[in-house]
Amino acid sequence: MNELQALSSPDALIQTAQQGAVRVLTLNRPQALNSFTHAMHAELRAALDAAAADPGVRAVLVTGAGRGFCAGQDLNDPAMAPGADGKADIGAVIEANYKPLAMRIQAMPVPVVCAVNGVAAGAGANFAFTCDIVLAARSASFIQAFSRIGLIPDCGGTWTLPRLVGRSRALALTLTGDKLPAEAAERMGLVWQVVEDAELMAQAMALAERLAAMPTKALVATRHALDASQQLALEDALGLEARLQRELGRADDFAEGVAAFQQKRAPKFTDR
Ligand code: T3D
Repeated sequence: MNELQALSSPDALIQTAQQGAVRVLTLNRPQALNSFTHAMHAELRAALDAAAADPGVRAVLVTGAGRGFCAGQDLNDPAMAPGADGKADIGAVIEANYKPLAMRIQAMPVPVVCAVNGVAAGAGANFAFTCDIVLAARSASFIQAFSRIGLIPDCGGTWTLPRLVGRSRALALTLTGDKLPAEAAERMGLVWQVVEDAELMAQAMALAERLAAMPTKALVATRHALDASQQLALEDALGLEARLQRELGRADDFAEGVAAFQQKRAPKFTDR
């Protein structure tokens, strides 16, 4: 049984820890429901880059400290302060922080599991939905809070939401800004599974460990093919499948998977 080993100082805004091949990233501003500041974004980018570059990491697990997962942008952050014209440049905040975050998650070379431990609002909700598999505590909830303050969904919400739940539900969620309980989010397909609060981290870790033992390249190529297929005609999607399958067929993991099947033993995947 692998132990959880801390890699960061206790006051880091992103707590990093390692358990076996799983890198755990915990948003750590519980006093403000882990809402995003400019500094927290910088730490999160660095933590994701470090996980991506470390060959010992085969899955990432993201969660939040305290009673919330993430309340979106910290509305008191100095980055939100008005400029010379008296207005905040929110576009600059998106370009500097939320766009790079969503792009990083989509490009991670390992699967990303999200354990939503409490309320996920605004960009906090959409950050969760960029992850590959989302588990939610039964007490968690999701709020597309943007319309309440005169904004549109960001952190990829305009892209992920209609793909996850269809246009009508995406519009209803985002226009109303109503709070969606975890069980309703599961019924809609926004999250994979709701689990009891006390079991969330154990179940999320078990899932991350299971993914970490699987053929990483194939998992990541699957994400890429599913995302790309949304913009492709069938013929082009079939062509992409052929190209990716050709690459995977030459990789060590495929040979290992087939050998393990034939020898009736558990496979030991190593590609990343
Ligand atoms: O730059 C840009 O703006 C572009 C990016 C935009 C992306 C976005 O995410 S826009 C959406 C921003 N988020 C919100 O509008 C959500 C605001 N928060 C809430 O509506 C509520 O806090 C929740 C519904 C999420 C939770 O409600 P509740 O009653 O469980 O908790 P609370 O009492 O409201 O919050 C607890 C504390 O966290 C409180 O601090 P205090 O009074 O104990 O010192 C509250 O002020 C703080 N907090 C919660 N959300 C934020 C926050 N502080 C700063 N920014 C927040 N977003």
